[in-house]
Amino acid sequence: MHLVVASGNAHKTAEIRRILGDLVTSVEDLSAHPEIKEIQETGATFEENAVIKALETGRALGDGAWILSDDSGLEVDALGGKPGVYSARYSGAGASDADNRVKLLEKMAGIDGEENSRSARFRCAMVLARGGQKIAVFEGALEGVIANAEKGEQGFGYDSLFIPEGYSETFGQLPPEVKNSMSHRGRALEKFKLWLARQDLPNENGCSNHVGNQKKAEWET
Ligand code: ITT
Repeated sequence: MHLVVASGNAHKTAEIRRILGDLVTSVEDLSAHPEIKEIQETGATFEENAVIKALETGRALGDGAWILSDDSGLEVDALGGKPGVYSARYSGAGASDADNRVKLLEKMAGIDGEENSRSARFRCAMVLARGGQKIAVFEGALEGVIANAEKGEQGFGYDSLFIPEGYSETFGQLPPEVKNSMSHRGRALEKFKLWLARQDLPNENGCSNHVGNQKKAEWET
């Protein structure tokens, strides 16, 4: 399977490529398709936005393309679930990751880390589409807390502010393979891998690589 990731975020693509490894033939993203204009994310949920991105990209690329979209973000309990679907634009349209982290730290000032008060989670919804149809949805989430200050240089977005459950370092400090093994994106992709293993898709040589009968919705749980 040649996979087109319906994203302009090179960090997401790099994580997806690394997590899927040789389970797919190749992975490209929208940087290879400058003809596709910016997609408006008008959905109210991660899944709605992931559907919009997958189907618009599919329409532009035509029937044969396998599309995987990723809509993701951070929900902070003390902020009523914000920034949520607005994570990429938290401090305004065209905001940088650094701007968004500054705003988050400002909003969290005075929330002092009593039990659960800085609790948060990353969420990810991925949609697989082909031929104009949504084929499957894969979701993942990861609980954690918001650090008091930025720590570490790894990753992107809110990584240097997010301490995953069970750890004392942020994703900015932890090695990428540790993040990928537990992240919201990693968990959604584990479900995609399960789905993939149950398909009867032709491989690079045109031969079938059928593994077994698909169990209904096993990857959706
Ligand atoms: P595309 O829509 O082109 O895929 P985007 O960056 O705009 O790229 P989203 O609309 O899904 O993607 O916004 C996701 C934002 O949530 C992203 O910009 C980060 O700020 C944050 N985010 C998502 N996953 C993250 C991760 O693994 N680590 C840190 N921050 C993450």
